[in-house]
Amino acid sequence: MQRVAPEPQDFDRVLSSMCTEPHPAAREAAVRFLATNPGDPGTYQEIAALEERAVEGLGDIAGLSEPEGYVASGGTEANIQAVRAARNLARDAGGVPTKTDAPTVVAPESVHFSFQKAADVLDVELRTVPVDDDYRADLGAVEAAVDDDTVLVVGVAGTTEYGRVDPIPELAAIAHDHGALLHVDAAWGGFCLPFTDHAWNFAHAAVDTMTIDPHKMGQAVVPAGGLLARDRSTLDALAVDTPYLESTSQATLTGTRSGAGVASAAAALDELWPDGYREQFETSMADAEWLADALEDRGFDVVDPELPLVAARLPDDLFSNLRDAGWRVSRTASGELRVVCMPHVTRETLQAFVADVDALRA
Ligand code: 0PR
Repeated sequence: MQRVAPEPQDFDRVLSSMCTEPHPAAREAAVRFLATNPGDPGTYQEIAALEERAVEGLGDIAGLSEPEGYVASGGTEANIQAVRAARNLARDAGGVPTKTDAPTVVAPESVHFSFQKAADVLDVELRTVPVDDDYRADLGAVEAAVDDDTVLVVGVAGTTEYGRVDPIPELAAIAHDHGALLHVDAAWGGFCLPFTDHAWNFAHAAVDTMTIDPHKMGQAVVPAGGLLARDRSTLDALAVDTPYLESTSQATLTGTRSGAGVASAAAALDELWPDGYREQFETSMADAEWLADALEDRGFDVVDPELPLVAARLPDDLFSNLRDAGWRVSRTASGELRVVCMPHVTRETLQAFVADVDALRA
């Protein structure tokens, strides 16, 4: 029987996603390495070498000259692994008594829900604390929540809902004062922030680990997340022995994993860092500001965009009408429309969207 192959997502009207059309070089690399497994580097040596290149590239972006890390399945895995490393390092510190038998992770409430999964899987307590009026981690609240049981403090550099950047150097100071590690979740923001004045990376602050995902703003194919660590000991805290492989240990959470994602991350970084990413950031940021102005001109409350992500309060029926008209838009937990200006979202797309906002207003 002849079947029609289903069409994948057409990106034309997708305003809600943190993923995007991959760069052509990333797509091509993914296809070439589709059948490789970087989880077995002794066998698949070419992809293992590409993974080292990808990690070097991520290190360049994140201000880390000798980066440790790997290409994960996504931000969720990288975040889980950061929590796991912090927990294991505290547990195995060798001191008697160990730091804690009831480890906690302290994070602003803007943190991605992957940390809830981490807490559940790893049996640590996730303490989320309020953000300030501009949706950034409130330092006083973080300080109050951190104690001797805290193994990790999390700061977000580019929050999922509002694209905000937490005060990373101050969070690092609080974490280290209490013997905890500092993790930065730059899953989405990491490929934009080098072109801003924010202090967000390893060169700006005593960051211990970072999530930075090629499959979001990095324009690689899914799955390609990134976990970076300043010290080798962090990766060692994740490693298990692998007796029947040529390599002797494995620090990843998954076993067999996608060579396509790894190769595409290396290819995208080769192709786009830094000029391509800079141009994309400048274009997307200008588009976000254009959209914010257009919505404000129409009388809607807009959260001023700091990275290419616009949140604005639209009436519920208008939101539904826009969805019915085929726009893939989403809302924040408190109900604002959320538009992520990814590379596939062009000025023309946004103009068509605003024209529909005008047409579909009650
Ligand atoms: N950290 C941050 C800051 C994130 O924004 C995300 C994903 C993750 C980690 C997890 O990454 P992975 O999905 O690669 O594991 N952010 C959004 C998500 O939860 C992206 C999003 C949100 C897309 C809302 C669409 C949407 O409507 O998937």
